[in-house]
Amino acid sequence: MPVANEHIADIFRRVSDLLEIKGANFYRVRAYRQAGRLIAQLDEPIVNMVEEGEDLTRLNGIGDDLAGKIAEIVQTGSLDQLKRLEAEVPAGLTELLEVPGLGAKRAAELHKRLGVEDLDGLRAAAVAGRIQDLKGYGAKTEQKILKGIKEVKERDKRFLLSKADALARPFLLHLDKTGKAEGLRLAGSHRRRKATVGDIDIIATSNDGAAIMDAAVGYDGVEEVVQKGEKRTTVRLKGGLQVDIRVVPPEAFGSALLYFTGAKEHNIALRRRAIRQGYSLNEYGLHKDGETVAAETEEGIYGRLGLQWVPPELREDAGELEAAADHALPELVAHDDLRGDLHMHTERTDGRDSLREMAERARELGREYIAITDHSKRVTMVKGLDTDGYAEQWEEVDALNDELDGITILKGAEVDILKDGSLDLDDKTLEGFDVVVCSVHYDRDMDSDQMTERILKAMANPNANILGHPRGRRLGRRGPLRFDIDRLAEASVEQGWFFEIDAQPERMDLPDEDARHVKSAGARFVVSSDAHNTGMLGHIDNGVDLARRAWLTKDDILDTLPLDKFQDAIKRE
Ligand code: DGT
Ligand code: CA
Ligand code: CA
Ligand code: ZN
Repeated sequence: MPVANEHIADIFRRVSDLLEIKGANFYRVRAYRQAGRLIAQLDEPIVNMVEEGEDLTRLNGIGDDLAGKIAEIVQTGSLDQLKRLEAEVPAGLTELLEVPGLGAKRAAELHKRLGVEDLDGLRAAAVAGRIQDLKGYGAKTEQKILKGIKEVKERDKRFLLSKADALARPFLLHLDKTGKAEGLRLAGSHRRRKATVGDIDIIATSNDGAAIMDAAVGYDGVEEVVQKGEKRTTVRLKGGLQVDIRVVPPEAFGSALLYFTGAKEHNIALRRRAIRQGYSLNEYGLHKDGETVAAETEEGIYGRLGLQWVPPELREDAGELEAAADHALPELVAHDDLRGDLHMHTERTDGRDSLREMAERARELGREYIAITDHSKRVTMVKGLDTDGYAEQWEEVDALNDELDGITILKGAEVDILKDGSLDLDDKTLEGFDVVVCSVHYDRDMDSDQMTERILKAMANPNANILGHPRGRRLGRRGPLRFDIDRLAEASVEQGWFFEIDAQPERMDLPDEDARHVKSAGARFVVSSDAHNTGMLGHIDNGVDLARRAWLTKDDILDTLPLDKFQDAIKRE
């Protein structure tokens, strides 16, 4: 079997973790970590590149040494260095690195002094109160560690929406091919388009449940059948994602879809409303006096209760039923409302593809304009650009704009917000851009007041247009930056800058709850892909999903405007 990029990336990540626990040099640890990240992001198989004799050292951060190791993995499927490290360091110790507040140093220390070998061992030690007795730890630290372990265990169970999409779609097609399902839909948090999902819920309508379930358990991608019945079956797919399949009779499709779309809190509030009006509601329908009065469609059920149909993204019991009763639900932004994409990277920094390739693919996806926003120089590891670097790129932009029809390329940058709140490029350079996205990448560990001041200072620069991935979170890996979001929202309205909704699956940032909150203060947004290759440009749709979950309409989002109006609107006074 050819070695997948993800496998190579995993090996490098493990090497970096183990080296770190061993106390190896910081730069060495980081080199492996970055190589892992880079390889995971490539969508061309490395195997092909090696076979075609391509020079791997042309990839950022890959030197001769790492290129040799990649070749070794491609040829043998494993890496000798990793085997040696695993013989020296217990493999489970790397799990400890996930726990907030536990770095490699402490992981090594807990191993040496308490014999801890993995996360479960760490929990046992904490529960037994053995950690608080160690010098330099204390009861408070022990509690923090316990809380951290719980978080790690929770988040390990959730999947990024895009990953769940990629696994669920072919499975759904497989079920469809039986020809036995009349209706077939994804429900649950997936249908509500949450950034992460715990499991996948599929509703099928059929009079032949057995055939559907036989097909389900016979699917290639199934690793384990958790339970099988004619009405409900649960399987676990390879890769760990669990899928619940429920078969209901066609006349109950709407009520089943409604019930299993949730969220649970929405269901409960809806049922309470039904009861107040003298009905009962369950997955089989809306009933009154022993009769089923609505079941086939969701619209029918909501309608009977005097409610507008509620878009799944809003079903969280967060005011949507009250609005639906007043017929005042917002007209949510739609995927094809987006005309622009204002954040993406090319091969000049940490992207993979050329400006031309990015522009042509964006055009195919229906974008009318894009901003190219390669990193500024502070991001040294990806060779961020300086004034001259951008000047070269601008020439390329001008030439392409002359040549290409149907898409306009705007000159942009993703400029680092430095520790003291200044921007990583001088004002004269900044003035030359059409769009400046400002982001925090380094020195994240600040308290809320400091971070608020830092961002406010950066965004006060009249050349700044967009606050990029404002919370800086990485789902399942890194929590949000702390700041006073009300002060940022207020400044954005006053000064005319915008919050980004970064649609990278592991970012999804601003988070939906923050976006809804700042909207109420009058803040406005752009939705961007932050793509690092052409394959990632389509992720922008996830950003629209997020915007919908935040109750945003077309008017809230700047890149729904035609180019000329967009250019007027993004200018600051
Ligand atoms: P997840 O999978 O954790 O991302 O979140 P959901 O919302 O997909 O939750 P899941 O898979 O446990 O259940 C799917 C839907 O089924 C849920 O959104 C609402 C419905 N449901 C599940 N349990 C209950 C319940 O105890 N009461 C009510 N009313 N509905 C429930
Ligand atoms: Ca679910
Ligand atoms: Ca479920
Ligand atoms: Zn960034």
